[in-house]
Amino acid sequence: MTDVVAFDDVLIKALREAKNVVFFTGAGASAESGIPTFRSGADGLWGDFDMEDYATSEGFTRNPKKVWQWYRDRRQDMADLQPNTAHNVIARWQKKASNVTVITQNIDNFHQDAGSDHVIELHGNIHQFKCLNDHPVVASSVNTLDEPPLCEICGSLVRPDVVWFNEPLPQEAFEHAEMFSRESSVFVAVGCSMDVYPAAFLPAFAASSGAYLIQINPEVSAFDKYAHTLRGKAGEVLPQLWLAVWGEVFS
Ligand code: BJW
Repeated sequence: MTDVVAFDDVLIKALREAKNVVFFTGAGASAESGIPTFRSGADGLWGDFDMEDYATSEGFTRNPKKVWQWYRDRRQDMADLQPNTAHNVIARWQKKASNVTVITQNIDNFHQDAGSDHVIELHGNIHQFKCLNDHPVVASSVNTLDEPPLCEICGSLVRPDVVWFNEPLPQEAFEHAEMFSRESSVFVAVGCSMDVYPAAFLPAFAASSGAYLIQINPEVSAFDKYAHTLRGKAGEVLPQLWLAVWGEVFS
């Protein structure tokens, strides 16, 4: 359980008066929904599953069925889960202040499910599909299959529309994310290890334009030395931050 967080006056003022705010989220933002993170201790996905096998195009080409089923199982697990308080606070923040952008590395769609309407997805979305030649594929026609079908246009394998290692991020999403980060006056990283690039460049873009950097994380991360750290779980810290900034209990 996260203790009651003592907020610095400067931080509260920065958030209250911010011209533009970015919430940048990672797997830790969905952890309290029950979705495993990648690198947190013994529970991280990359502790049990080799990222070379499950999150590279080479791994998929070696064993398409295994990778396809791993994503199908993760989708099925997510179907029983919901956005948590962290997603809800961020969605409400976007409605309260019109200058808020959500940039996420997560593929679970939970920001949108919580009501956020402007979400930049850097690493794709597990509910969407494409083929190896990037033709889009209608999700409802493939999402429950036991093995990857072939693309009706080019005959190549269908895969989840997520970003694996050594693949470029969606160009427009990254360009927008860079622009909003550079324009932000406060940049709040929620549940990010900051181990994965180019997403982890975003706080540096924000800092280069003078943004106030905040992170919410119960553990030490690569961002500790650059950001004002609020040590605790996102779903517990964010409602406290809401109260401190807006003077209302989040419910
Ligand atoms: C809580 C909490 C709670 C827990 N509350 N917090 C320098 C520049 C550019 C690239 C590179 C570079 N150096 C290396 C690279 C290459 C590589 C990379 O970054 N490797 C590193 C591992 C070293 N990057 C890439 O390959 C990227 N592509 C690329 O570079 O392309 C170049 C290119 C250009 C042109 C043509 C061709 C190529 C792609 C990266 C793709 C990442 N994909 C994944 C999988 C997505 C699909 C899936 O889910 O299966 O994305 S990997 C995984 O890591 C996932 C995540 O989005 C990403 C980031 O992880 P995240 O979200 O930070 O999670 P964790 O688990 O690491 O951390 C969770 C945090 O939450 C922890 O800190 C906890 O403490 C905290 N937490 N509970 C708040 N309750």
